[in-house]
Amino acid sequence: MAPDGGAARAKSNTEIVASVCPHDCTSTCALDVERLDTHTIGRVRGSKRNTYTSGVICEKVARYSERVHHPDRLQYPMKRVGPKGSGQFRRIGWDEALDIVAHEFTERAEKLGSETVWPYFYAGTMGLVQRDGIQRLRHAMKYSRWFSTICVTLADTGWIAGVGAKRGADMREVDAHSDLVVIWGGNPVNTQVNVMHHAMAARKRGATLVVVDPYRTGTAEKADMHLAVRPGTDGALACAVMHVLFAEGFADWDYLRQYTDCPDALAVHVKTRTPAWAAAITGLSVEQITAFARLYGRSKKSFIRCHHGFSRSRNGAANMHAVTCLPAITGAWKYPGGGALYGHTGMYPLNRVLIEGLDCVDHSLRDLDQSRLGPILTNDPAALNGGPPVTAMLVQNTNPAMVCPELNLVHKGLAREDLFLCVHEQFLTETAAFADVVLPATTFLEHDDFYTASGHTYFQVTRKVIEPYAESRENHHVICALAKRLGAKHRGFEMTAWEIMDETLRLSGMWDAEMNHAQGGQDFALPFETAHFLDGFPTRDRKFHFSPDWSRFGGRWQQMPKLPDHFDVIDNATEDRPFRLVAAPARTFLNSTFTETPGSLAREKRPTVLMNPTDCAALDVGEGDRVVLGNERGSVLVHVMPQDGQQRGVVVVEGIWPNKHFERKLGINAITSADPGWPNGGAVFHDTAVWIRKE
Ligand SMILES: Nc1nc2c(c(=O)[nH]1)N[C@H]1C(S)=C(S)[C@@H](COP(=O)(O)OP(=O)(O)OC[C@H]3O[C@@H](n4cnc5c(=O)[nH]c(N)nc54)[C@H](O)[C@@H]3O)O[C@H]1N2
Ligand SMILES: Nc1nc2c(c(=O)[nH]1)N[C@H]1C(S)=C(S)[C@@H](COP(=O)(O)OP(=O)(O)OC[C@H]3O[C@@H](n4cnc5c(=O)[nH]c(N)nc54)[C@H](O)[C@@H]3O)O[C@H]1N2
Ligand code: SF4
Ligand SMILES: [Mo]
Repeated sequence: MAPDGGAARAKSNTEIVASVCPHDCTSTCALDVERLDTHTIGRVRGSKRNTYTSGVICEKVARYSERVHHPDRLQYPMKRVGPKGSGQFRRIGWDEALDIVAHEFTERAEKLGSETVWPYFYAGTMGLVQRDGIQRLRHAMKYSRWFSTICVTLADTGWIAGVGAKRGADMREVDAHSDLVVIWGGNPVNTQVNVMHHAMAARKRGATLVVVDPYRTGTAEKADMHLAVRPGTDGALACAVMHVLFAEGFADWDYLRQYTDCPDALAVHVKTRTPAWAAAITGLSVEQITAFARLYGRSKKSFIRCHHGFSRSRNGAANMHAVTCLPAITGAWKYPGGGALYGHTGMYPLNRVLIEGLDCVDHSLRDLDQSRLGPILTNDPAALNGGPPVTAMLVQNTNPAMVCPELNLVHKGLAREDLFLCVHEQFLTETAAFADVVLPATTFLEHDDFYTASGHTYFQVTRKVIEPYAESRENHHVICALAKRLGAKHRGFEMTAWEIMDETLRLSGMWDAEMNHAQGGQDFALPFETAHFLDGFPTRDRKFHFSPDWSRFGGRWQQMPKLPDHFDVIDNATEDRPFRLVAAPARTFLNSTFTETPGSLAREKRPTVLMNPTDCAALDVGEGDRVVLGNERGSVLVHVMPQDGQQRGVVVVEGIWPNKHFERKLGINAITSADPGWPNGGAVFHDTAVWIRKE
């Protein structure tokens, strides 16, 4: 949490200006930014105007001046002069840069068809205009379509399978009402500090806090009960809890009959999913599982905060679904402070047509899986999905040379001489270093945008706080300028970002941009009955589904378990690769972002593997020793830190460190897999079997 002291010395003309954190974090905090002059910010603080984030922000954004005024910010467009990836560039003008990109895209599309161009983006900013405008260009130009899989696919699938839509109970209820809070498969102390703020408020009032996580995170340290499961086994734990709930009379049969699809079949099914059965799979003891199940059964006002972390396994959607079954058995949804939340993004009435150009999508075009960039760029025919090779890309808002799995393939692909790459960035990231043309981007403080949230229910509009740095330009500008040169037609290319926002809001029946901004955001919280699904779940039959219709998600849906279970498709440990690796988020990095700020680098120190002390002894390694983690995809060298609280055979490396910080110059994603999760895609960052050797 942000310390309040140490603010930059205020100048006489300092103003406090409202903004919103744009980063890829479910908190979407309301901010108060000190503006020292039209080009300079001072301290960033949390604003009280948002009653969820309520003045609390994380330490990395509190010192945002380190990032926005970083000496390494890109200042002007550049053209490559050295070999691919060398990072050698010369300065060029904006017109020349955009002309080169348009020329290369046009020429390649003429030769190989428009699908050879693949705009590639993610959520470096979550602002909808600056993030998703690239989709409008894609659709207008018939470039290859985008199958977004790196983050929410598995978690969304698992949640929606049972509940029906991506929304849930309001976390603000937790403070005053919950008597049990379960933080399942996430580490909010690192990744969304506001969840902790609410959970700890409940705990202070006497509520119990349980954390389900393979290692002793900062979050687990705060818990009354920490269940250190083996990665990828949450489905088994959830089933054993269900077993106890039914066996010991904690099931609310009136609720089950009214609100769920097949409670009798489920009760029969979990009879054999005993705590002993789950103990063998999860590595927990029968006593731990039973104690947790009874605690959950006794506490009617139990709130499960489901996170993304535990969904990043091949069986992640099945595990998420299994966890969502719990409040439907006890009827916890009936109470304030009861139920569950994974995310609220499905509740906004926003019409996205203008932003994303959804009125000109051609569904006959192939789509390409974001997480399979390595196989795609190395011309794996299956990954190319029946289309031509990818020979031209525009990258905005993401740094795949660090964050994508199977980095050996990603780097091999990015180094291809026949690939034309344009990267629009704030920094010369490791992806930008591979580019033929680099364009400098503004930060959220330098452009207008608007934001949904996932952890809360506000919709927030922001205006730029300071002028764009040097020659940097916003994403919307680049998209429109390219559209003009490419001949792309859509009215969105003729409008300013503010005009797009305003029209979109009016079309959606929401407050207009001016009003939203003046009010500090519009809260779309649903009434209690609806938020808790007491007027029905948003499914076909208005019931929660213990037995989901997985076919609606496509892919390998036939292989999904009919009822919640341990779905054993994970990268299990073997004799050759006896350890299971979790590649978890670091506290003061945010994915690849903040890895350039001195404060974060100082805190995170160096790439480190957390290992059970008995495993360390068996390998004869101790704190600071160098070990190599490897598998069939590659290897990485890291330093050892023995840590209690995780099972033998489970190892954790926090942070997506830049590759350059590893002795072998390739980071943790060299060993993570680009295999798609079940049923239909989703990255599996925490589902990796590895061997470990002492160096
Ligand atoms: N090992 C491992 N790998 C992972 C994960 C993990 O847990 N472990 N998590 C995965 C997940 S969940 C995700 S979401 C991905 C995310 O990985 P990335 O997509 O790389 O995420 P970010 O760091 O949010 O943003 C990337 C870039 O966006 C740029 N950016 C920010 N704002 C703007 C803007 O306005 N314009 C432009 N042009 N650029 C901008 C930033 O400078 C930054 O370099 O990583 C995935 N990779
Ligand atoms: N500081 C910081 N904040 C971030 C990010 C970051 O990199 N750093 N990333 C941002 C992004 S893009 C996202 S999507 C969100 C994600 O944020 P959340 O949805 O809150 O999820 P995470 O905190 O990533 O979950 C990570 C935790 O999941 C645990 N985990 C992994 N596998 C399993 C499993 O099989 N079972 C269980 N029970 N637990 C498991 C890991 O050990 C780790 O502690 O955070 C965002 N915020
Ligand atoms: S990164 Fe997350 S917790 Fe930090 S300020 Fe941004 S939204 Fe809030
Ligand atoms: Mo993410």
